[in-house]
Amino acid sequence: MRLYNYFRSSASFRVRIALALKGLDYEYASVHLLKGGGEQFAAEFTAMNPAALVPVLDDDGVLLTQSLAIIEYLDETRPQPPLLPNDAAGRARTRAIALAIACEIHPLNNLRVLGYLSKTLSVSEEQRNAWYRHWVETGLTTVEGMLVGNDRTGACCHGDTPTLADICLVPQIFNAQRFNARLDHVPTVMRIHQHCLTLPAFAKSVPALQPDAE
Ligand SMILES: N[C@@H](CCC(=O)N[C@@H](CS)C(=O)NCC(=O)O)C(=O)O
Repeated sequence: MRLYNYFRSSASFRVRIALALKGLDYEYASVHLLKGGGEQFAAEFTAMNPAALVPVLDDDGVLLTQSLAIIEYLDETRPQPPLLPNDAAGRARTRAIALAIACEIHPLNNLRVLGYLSKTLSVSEEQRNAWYRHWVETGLTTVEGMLVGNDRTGACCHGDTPTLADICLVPQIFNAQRFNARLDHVPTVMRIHQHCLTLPAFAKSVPALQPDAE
């Protein structure tokens, strides 16, 4: 397996965690999102993913895009340990938390969105960072509300073992910390984040430990 990814990319980080939880080895193929205007725009890369976004997973010739689709594919093809609960209601809750991050927060703070604000709309750095923090802080307030006081929340977002929800939560917090977003208003989110980082699959997947880390 080969994972086309970038150390700082949250969506890539999600797939690295899933691969590590499954105990799967893979070749790390770095796609630098800034160098030379962005290697994601190279023809060889857009032939694999017309969206020009990392990650892409090549599983023996099967090319996969979209981190959540990749993770569900891994869960279906290598079922142990499962990354989704075994009951329909649990799966729906886990996916809802994951999507609250992957659909409602992450797209608004993606590199190309921030770049459009700065370069095309001439928004100042201060305004761009205010945009970033607003959507992350608001989105994480929602996630906190989904977790706190719910009896299915455990050491992890759903129970005591990591699921798709934790796989989305941890990279989003790294991203938020990089932009100095407020996090003191989401104590349950932060408790789960800290717990996950004690688990080897999460700890080894962090940006700073990747081969292309700067
Ligand atoms: N929904 C996609 C998002 C992928 C995505 O946004 N990737 C970012 C890095 S986290 C990227 O490649 N950005 C490049 C750019 O904005 O030009 C997924 O989950 O895979």
